[in-house]
Amino acid sequence: MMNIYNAILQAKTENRKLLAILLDPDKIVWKNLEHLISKINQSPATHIFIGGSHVQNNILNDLIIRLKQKINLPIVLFPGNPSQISAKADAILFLSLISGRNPDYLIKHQVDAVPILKKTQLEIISTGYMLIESGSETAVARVSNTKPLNRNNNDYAMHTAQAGEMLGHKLIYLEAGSGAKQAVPLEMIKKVSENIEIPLIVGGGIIDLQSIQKAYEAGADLVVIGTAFEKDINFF
Ligand code: 1GP
Repeated sequence: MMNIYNAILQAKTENRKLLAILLDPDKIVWKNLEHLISKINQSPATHIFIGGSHVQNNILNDLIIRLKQKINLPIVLFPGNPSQISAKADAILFLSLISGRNPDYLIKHQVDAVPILKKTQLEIISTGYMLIESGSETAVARVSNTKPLNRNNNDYAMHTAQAGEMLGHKLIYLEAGSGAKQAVPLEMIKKVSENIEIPLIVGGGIIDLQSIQKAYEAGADLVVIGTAFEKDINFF
């Protein structure tokens, strides 16, 4: 398999838009897994992201092993903390919550993750993760004990993303939060994407195909769909 980050860069160069289905191992109904896998294979997904709030390692490994038997898409960890690392995946979004001011989520968890990561062959993709206000408090804000960025301050979001890029992050992820009432504003996606060179991921609260399209048109390179597919397996 080609290096996953290089493939994302190449897609951006060719203006080929990418789509990740986010699976939360805690919410998987195991007896329906074969059906879920067949729906993923029929969908336009280009990546599988795996993450959740309280994932246990053994469940994570089992899920990835099962998925890999039938799905030929890159499996990328999207972890909430260092316990959510599985060597069975292909890559990990190595997140730093650059919208927040909590050092634990800027650097502590990353340091704690290193001894685990060093024992794996995971491709590590440094990602500047930005939580954006979305109508009500999200799990990310609660768990990380950080405030999201003002959804109307596009300049501040742009500067945050640019700082992330200058610090060497390889991706920026604009996150409204899983199940968010309001997705990241299109104007913010536009402002950020036009002012960074690295690929832009957008997710949280995107619940229909039209909104995916609009996020792409605003400049998202990769859109993440979690809740909508979880609720309706026929979403795509
Ligand atoms: C959450 O961005 C992802 O981290 C996806 O959000 O569950 O709202 O699709 P949804």
